[in-house]
Amino acid sequence: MIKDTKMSVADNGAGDVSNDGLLLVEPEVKTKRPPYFKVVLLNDDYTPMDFVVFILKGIFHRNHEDAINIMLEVHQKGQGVCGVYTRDVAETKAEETIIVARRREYPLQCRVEKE
Ligand code: TYC
Repeated sequence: MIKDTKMSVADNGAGDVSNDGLLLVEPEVKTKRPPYFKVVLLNDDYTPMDFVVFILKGIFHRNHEDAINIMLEVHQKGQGVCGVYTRDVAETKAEETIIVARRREYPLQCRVEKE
């Protein structure tokens, strides 16, 4: 951005003014982080625990310990976060979870929630 400026008495061109009265102003660069979305797994009474762990490892790339802890949190509290992603990735992982669960006829449910 280029702004036209008037020289003041003090700013009389003797010092750092070497631009004919034109002040170069850096444009403000605004970076915005993309919105993030949580994939939230819901508890039910029928989906086996080891299948939930299998999903958390296979789709959400959780290690064994984290997968067990997330599964137990869902089992005990009713829901838990599998991971946080950009919108498309979160929706794809949620859809994959449902497809794999239904193939085995488990009623597992998950939601995508904006952070
Ligand atoms: N409550 C299930 C059981 O007792 C286990 C389970 C955990 C199911 C997490 C779903 O998202 C879930 N077999």
